[in-house]
Amino acid sequence: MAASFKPRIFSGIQPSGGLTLGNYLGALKRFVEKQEEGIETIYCLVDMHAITVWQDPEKLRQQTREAAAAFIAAGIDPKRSILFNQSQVSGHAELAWIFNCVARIGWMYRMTQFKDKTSGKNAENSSLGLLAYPSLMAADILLYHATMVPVGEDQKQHLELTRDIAAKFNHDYGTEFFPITEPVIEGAATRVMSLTDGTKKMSKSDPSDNSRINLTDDADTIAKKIRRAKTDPLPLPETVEGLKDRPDARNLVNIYAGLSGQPVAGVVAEFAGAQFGTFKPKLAELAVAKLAPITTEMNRLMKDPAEIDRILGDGADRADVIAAPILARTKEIVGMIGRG
Ligand code: AQP
Repeated sequence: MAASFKPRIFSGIQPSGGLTLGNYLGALKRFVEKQEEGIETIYCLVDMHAITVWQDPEKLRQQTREAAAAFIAAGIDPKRSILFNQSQVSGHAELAWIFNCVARIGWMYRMTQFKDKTSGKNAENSSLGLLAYPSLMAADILLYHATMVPVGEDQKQHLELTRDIAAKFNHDYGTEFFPITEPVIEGAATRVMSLTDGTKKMSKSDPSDNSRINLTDDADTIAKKIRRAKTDPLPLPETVEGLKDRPDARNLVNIYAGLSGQPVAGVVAEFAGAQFGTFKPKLAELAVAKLAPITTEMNRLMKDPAEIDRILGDGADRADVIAAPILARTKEIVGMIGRG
């Protein structure tokens, strides 16, 4: 009989820059929904992933606190969910090493995110950590025996690799110790695209600030970025099908759907035949209404960094209570002698 695991959610965000509307709709908003469903939820600011590309140390600390503030401001309750930064729980690094010895190098080279991040550059000159990133991500998830991981569409391939690593570990050691985790990719905005190029993902590390909405942007900046967002000359279509070859238009409609909680078809029906001159101000109004309270609360929380650090420390202690026995058992399965 297959082993059964307690439903448990794990997910993370890299504090590699300020969080974007993409992180909010693809991840954060859904993290809050999962917390409200009453499932055990563990959320992590993955600072060890962030340093796979160079981070200024002072900025990394600031971005980690800012990301924690964004989680809380968006509705994560640090008493109900566990919220912490990855490097405080050493089991992530330890399990990642064991998984580095289970996973195959070829699996890593096939990851599109690795290819994207090294494209046009000398891949041989990127950090070893960037190549091994999915193995650390598998450790993040499996250290807690998480059964579900809410993510945006871009993380689907990494999640498949987590499943492959769990399956290979279980097979190699003749066990069913690790669960085969399910990705949870839901909602209208699982892939928010750049405002300046609807074929590219909105990303916190994009050199162009106009390509994204940051959770720290004020109302005027949000409205300006939406006004300048790339579109085409046609009015909005009558059907969802009509958005098919219009990436920029589709992106704005998806963002509207994600923010309003309506299905894409509902948004298309509401704005059928409208010009962008009509649609964009409505979108800007909605974005400001949804994001301004989060930004205000983030700014308030950021005034007390010591309190944020306390919350992260408390989260790390609680995460460690779950992680420690799972790591100890993994080492035992592998044949390592523990302290007894
Ligand atoms: N554009 C997006 N649309 C929907 N979901 C997104 N996510 C990120 N961008 C979008 C989701 O946010 C979670 C955290 O992602 P991450 O910060 O760990 O890494 P990422 O996917 O690489 O995000 P960025 O913004 O593109 O970061 P950089 O620029 O540092 O690489 C994930 O669930 C992701 O799916």
